[in-house]
Amino acid sequence: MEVSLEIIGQKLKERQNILILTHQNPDGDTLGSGMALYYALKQMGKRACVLCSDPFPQKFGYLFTKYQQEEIHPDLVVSVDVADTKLLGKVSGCYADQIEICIDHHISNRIEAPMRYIDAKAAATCEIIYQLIQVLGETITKEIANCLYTGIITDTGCFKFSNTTPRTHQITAALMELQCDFESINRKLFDTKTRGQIEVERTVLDSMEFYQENRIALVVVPQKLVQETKIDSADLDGIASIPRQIEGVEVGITLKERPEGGYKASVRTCLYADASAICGKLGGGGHVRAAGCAINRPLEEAKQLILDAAVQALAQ
Ligand SMILES: [Mn+2]
Repeated sequence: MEVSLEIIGQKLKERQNILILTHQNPDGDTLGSGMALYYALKQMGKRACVLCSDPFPQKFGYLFTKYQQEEIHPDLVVSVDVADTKLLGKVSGCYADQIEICIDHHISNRIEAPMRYIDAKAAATCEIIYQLIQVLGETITKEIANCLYTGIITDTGCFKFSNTTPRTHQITAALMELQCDFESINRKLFDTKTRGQIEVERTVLDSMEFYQENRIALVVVPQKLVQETKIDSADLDGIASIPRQIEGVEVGITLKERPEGGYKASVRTCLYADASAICGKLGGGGHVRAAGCAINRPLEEAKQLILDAAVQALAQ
């Protein structure tokens, strides 16, 4: 059921051991949301834990400087930035049936929880968490500000994507007032690449394919390349934005081979095609400009399936 942030705040105050679930292949928004909520709950004297099925990526290490991993027996389970229980992955997935509070900004959210707060106008779940912490009456410390800034800056692509609103900037301004480390975070997340990232980009660029009179660009990231370069899976996210940098390309598709087989498709669109509709056809979802889906097929079939969906979206 859809509820207000006041009701969610009340529930958080009532319970003592709170488990926060983030999505697999964690990004800045799910981790920023989870950690910001964690720090606020610790201030309230709660026991809390942030769970992710994948290891926390190194580049987001600064979010966890004051995190203390503790075993808890949760009496409340909250999911943040998770659009579907399928996206929880193996570890967090064990708690899928126990989610009482679901906080998210994906319009495609499919989680059935007794308390849902879905704001598709929020550029990042971190925008919602910012409001929630205010409802809780908790201080937004520098640590919390850094977490919230991280989610906002990654989900808006440095305020470049169409999801950016005046509210996004108002919240960010407030975080800057609170001395968030915006300069070093920006440098770490956007102006620094590992050697492995550059190696992957070099190979991937060589294999780029074009379709539909160059309106669709597609790249494939084989698992072998990921292993050879020892690249962190979070560092692969940047690859998805490369195809749509090309003039005239409306749909950029990245097919990442998964260790367990099959492919993870990341779709980015420029001006008019709906990325979430493309991925929705294959059981995935996301946002208008950025979406994803899993395709459990060999490469040529996976390619054909996602290309067919993209061609349909271009025709609309
Ligand atoms: Mn998000």
